[in-house]
Amino acid sequence: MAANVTHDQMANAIRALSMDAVEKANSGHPGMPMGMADVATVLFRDVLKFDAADPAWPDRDRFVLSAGHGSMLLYSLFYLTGTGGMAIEDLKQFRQVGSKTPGHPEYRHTIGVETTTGPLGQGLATSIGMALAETMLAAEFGDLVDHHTFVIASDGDLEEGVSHEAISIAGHLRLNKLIVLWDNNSISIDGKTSLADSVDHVARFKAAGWRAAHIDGHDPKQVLRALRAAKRSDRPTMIACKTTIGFGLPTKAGTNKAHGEAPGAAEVAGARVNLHWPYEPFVVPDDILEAWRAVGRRGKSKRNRWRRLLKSKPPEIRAEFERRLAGELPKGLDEVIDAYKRKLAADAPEIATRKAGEAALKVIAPAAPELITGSADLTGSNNTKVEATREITPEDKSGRYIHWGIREHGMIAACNGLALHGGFIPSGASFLVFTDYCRPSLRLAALMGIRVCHVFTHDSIGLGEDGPTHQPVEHLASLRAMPNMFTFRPADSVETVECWQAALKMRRSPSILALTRQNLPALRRTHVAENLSARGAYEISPAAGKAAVSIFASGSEVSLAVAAQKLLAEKGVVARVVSVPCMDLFFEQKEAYRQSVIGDAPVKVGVEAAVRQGWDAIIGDGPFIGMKGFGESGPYKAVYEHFGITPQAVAEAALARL
Ligand SMILES: Cc1ncc(C[n+]2csc(CCOP(=O)(O)OP(=O)(O)O)c2C)c(N)n1
Ligand SMILES: [Mg+2]
Repeated sequence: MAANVTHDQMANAIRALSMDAVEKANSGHPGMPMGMADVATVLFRDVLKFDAADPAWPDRDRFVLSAGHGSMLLYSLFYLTGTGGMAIEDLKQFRQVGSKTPGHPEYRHTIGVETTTGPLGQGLATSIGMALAETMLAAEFGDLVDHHTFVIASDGDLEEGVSHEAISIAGHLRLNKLIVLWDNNSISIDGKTSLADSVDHVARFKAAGWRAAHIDGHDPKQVLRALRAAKRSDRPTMIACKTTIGFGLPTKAGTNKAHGEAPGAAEVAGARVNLHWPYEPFVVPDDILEAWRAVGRRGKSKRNRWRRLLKSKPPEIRAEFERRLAGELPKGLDEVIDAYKRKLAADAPEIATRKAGEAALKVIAPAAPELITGSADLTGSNNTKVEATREITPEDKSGRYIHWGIREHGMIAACNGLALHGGFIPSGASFLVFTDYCRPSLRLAALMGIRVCHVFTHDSIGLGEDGPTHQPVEHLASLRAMPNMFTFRPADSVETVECWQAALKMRRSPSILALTRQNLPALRRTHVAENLSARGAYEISPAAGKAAVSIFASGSEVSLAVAAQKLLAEKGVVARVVSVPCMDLFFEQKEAYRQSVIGDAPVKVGVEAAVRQGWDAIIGDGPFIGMKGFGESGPYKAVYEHFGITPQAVAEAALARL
């Protein structure tokens, strides 16, 4: 580092770039980067293990900017340290279409961004999964994995409900390599945080099992001391950094006016005076830039040492580590699944698809050690725990099953973190109706294009007695509406394992397996090597002749459709049945395949114990047998009768249209 460059100069480089970029874009959030510039400077300069030349180095420390609105902090640091080719021109393009510097940090879009942030609380909750991944991978691969996860979180991150779930999981699991720096500036958009919050957050973190303390976030010595202590802690650490939002702005500093708008020419000019930063916009003097670039090179020797360590490992360990980090599925998995499918076709078990899911996991989990399952306190209902997935405890992270507690949102966000960290394919589980409790994290997984394969059981009114609070109705439609989210609803044991296989193969998409509580008959009784479910829809019961009716159904309603086909046959009407285990995948198939599956029967009927939305793309204006309102408490067969979701109703609807 250039010896004559001071801490203030380095921190002010962040402040100046952040305010200049926001000013030029006439949009953005200068306050947070200007307030946290001192903390970030100490973290990056003195503590964070990273090498700007290789931002994806597996044993790097992870840095999560949970306060994603302060994205200019991250982009400034990338430019200053020379990470990912971030150029000064990119900073000048802040918030412009196609730029490397979008409004909030986006994973995959900008090199160095560890996770997409912006929806407050998500980065913090995701980081729990990253820290967990680190300790789990270390339990498996020893000294190859030894890094920390650092988070900058704002008041909003801590006020959001998901923070409660996240910090309680982290405290319980004693994720001591997780360090949260809270930008305790006491300001949010509406004004002082005291308008709406009087929580003692340090006490709250302590109550959740963290170490937590207050420091002055503008005193680099205090920041460094706190970070060093945190690295030695046997528990996760929260450092409450008292800062002034918009530090340097002459009139807006310390107020909500610094939060989220261009400061204006007078403020920017005044800040240049206050910060002793006389340089033109976007100009960082060579010596200061060089001091930062040296920070970017600081981790090179550590990275080289790590590479030598990896090389020194036995070839099979090294190969497995590299496979896991690359996200390649294990060799031989398809063969194992194929053999199992063959057996299922012969055995024809009549079980609920949640049980079929468990049976599939018994086959898949031993063959795919990267698969991590768990449940938000519904282990016995979701059936996602098998012998190969021993549970994780605060003392022992070598297991593969996570008891998340009743924390759906925290679970799904942490699953995102596990996937983002690398080395794992995480799977959370709960009831399908509670996808509403974690939708923001599901959405971020879809947006980021990461592989998480969740299991949501009790997928319809077919769950019966628990009634309408627990019976999903609009959930399938709403999940199908989410771009890049793949919702599977298998009809029997064979489809269930096929859906698992298809989900595991989608490296850039999250997926959901919606599984039943109630038993279903086996429909796929002839072995077919091809994964038919991976096509999204296929003819499961062909017509005996030229079809007058096509019946389309998913999951538990496929067997009902097959029963309706028989009723129609008794009336001399030829029908065929198409199973639609994944509408999202079906719509991605080639036109010719789609047309062949939809077919040209004059009547197309849809059956799904859920709302109609989405089905028109298959059945046009054909009749739909499903739900129009909320469910009803009762034995499931009676509930199906009550809502008229029966083979008779399907047959009658078809006959009425003929
Ligand atoms: C879930 C969610 N709700 C609302 C917002 C809009 N929003 C962005 S920042 C912010 C709060 C700003 O306060 P703070 O988190 O303290 O950030 P600071 O102003 O201190 O930078 C809000 C409400 C959001 N990004 N995410
Ligand atoms: Mg704030």
